[in-house]
Formats: sequence, structure tokens, C-alpha cells
Amino acid sequence: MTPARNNRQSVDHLPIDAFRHPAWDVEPAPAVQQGVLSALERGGVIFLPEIGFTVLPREVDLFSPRIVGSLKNVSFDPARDQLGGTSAAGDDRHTLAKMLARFSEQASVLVDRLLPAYRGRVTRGRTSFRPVEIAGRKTSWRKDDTRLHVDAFPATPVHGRRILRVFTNVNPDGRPRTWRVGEPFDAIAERFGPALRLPVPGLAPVLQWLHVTKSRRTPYDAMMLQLHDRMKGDDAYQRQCAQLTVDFPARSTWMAFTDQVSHAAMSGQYQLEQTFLVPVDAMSEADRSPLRILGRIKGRRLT
Ligand SMILES: O=C(O)CCC(=O)C(=O)O
Ligand SMILES: [Fe+2]
Repeated sequence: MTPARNNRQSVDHLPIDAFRHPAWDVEPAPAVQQGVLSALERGGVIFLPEIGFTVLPREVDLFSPRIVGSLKNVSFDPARDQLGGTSAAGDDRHTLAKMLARFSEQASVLVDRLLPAYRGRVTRGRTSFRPVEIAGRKTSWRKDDTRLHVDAFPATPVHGRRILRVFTNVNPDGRPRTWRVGEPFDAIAERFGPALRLPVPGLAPVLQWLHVTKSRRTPYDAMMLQLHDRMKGDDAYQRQCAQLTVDFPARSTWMAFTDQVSHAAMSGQYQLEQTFLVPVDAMSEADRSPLRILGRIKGRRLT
């Protein structure tokens, strides 16, 4: 049932929690909801082997890396019904937008049913479609998601909110998406935390004024960006830290707080993803949030 296989060193926690959840819109028993909530907040990946996304024939016809040109993702803003990052035009563009809108809606329903504790507190962010094979893709080390990292957004500060992501493998040839999952956030923070610097006061308004960021970059956002870069930039850490390799089969779904779970996508092609933002005070164990953990290390408020 669990797709994890041991890789190099073993990890002392089991970061993949499988749930036999049958459908996007089913409300599970309260005990299951509690299990999902606590696994997620403790840094687990919730694996839903029975949740697939139905791709329509005219949508599969558009499955090709060509639709993104030199980019890696098609992106969709569900709030504005706006598609970006693709050269597709006319009917094809409309078909793609409809597919992403449908996925975005189903992912939102899933989060609502699995995590009633967050009801009314979740902000739906962007949706993406990822048609490019990961293995062998050429990128700068900073954008290279085959290196273990936690997520942080350079242009879109989260102001301490959690990044919750739902992923569905829609590979039409039945190929898995292979990830590495690294050590718990506590261990990451212990290793890299002392080297993280508070940003220079006065820099954040300048970055906003220059439109480098869409809103004010908080000290928390600045530290998470440094953490993302330090993890990706450390070759020895990439090789030696405790980690698991996980195959997520085609037609399966998984979700995680990707600002907390160290992850790397190693291979696979065709995936849908929906991002949500969750305020720390909606969590049942807020002390486990990166905001609180980094705040404790620095001995100050970071937002
Ligand atoms: O595309 C993937 O499978 C995951 C890439 C990644 O690091 C992310 O979406 O945060
Ligand atoms: Fe990531």
C-alpha cells in the first residue's frame, strides 16, 4: 500500500501515510479526518491511492511538453479564471483552462472534506499542469526541483501562512512520479537555522516598490527563501541526509505541507497540482509550523 522504498539511509519516521479514501467529495469519518490532520501537521505526506483525476479524450490530445514552450508549467488562477505559461490558443486554450478549473475545484472539495478543521480558513492559490518530463530537465540549481528542498515563493510572500499542496499524477502511460522525501523540518531547522540571516531592515519595501515581490516580504519569507537555497545548494546534504524514494503511481493523489516536508521530484511527466494557503492559527498543532520553529531559533517574531 505504501509506495516508499528504502533509499540509502533509513528515516526514523514514516513520512508517507496512505489513506483508503474513495473519492474527491466523500466526507470521511471524524477519526480519519483527525488522522489526516495530525499526519499532515507532523510533516507527513498524505497518500491517496484511490483518488485519480478523469482526463477527457480531447484533453489528453493536448498532453505534450510543447504546450509550455521553454517553461515548466501551465499555470491557472482559479479566482480570475486565467491561464498562463502556455502557447495554446483558441479551443485548445479553452480546453486546458477547463481541465485546470475542474481539477482546482475537485482539489478544493477534497481539502474541505478531509480537513474540516481548516474550513473557512483556506485560501485557494494557483493551479498548475506539469507536462514536462522531470528527469534530465535543464534548470539552474535554484529552480532544480530534483534537489531536496522546502517550498518558498520568491515573488509571492506567504506572511507565515502554510503552503498546502495537492498533487495528482495524470500520466496517461501509467508511469509513476518519483519523489525523494527527506528528514523532518526540526532536523532541517537545526542544521540550517543558525546560518539563516534576518533580512536587512528596509529591503522589503524596496523589493515591493521594484515589483520583485507582490507584497511585503516578511523576515519569515526571507528566511524560508534562504533555507530553500541552502538546502538545494548543499551537494553533500543532498546525498547524505536521511531520505526515502517514493513512487506515486499514475491515477493517484497525495498532499503535504510542502513548506515543511523536504521533497524532490526525480522523474515523471504529466501532473496536476493545486496550492492552498492556511494560516498558522488554523492549525491544531501550530508549534510545529515552520513559522514557530524558525521563530524559536531566532528568538523573535518573524511576521
Ligand atoms: O512536480 C513535482 O512533482 C513537485 C515539484 C515541487 O517541488 C513542488 O511542486 O513543490
Ligand atoms: Fe517544491
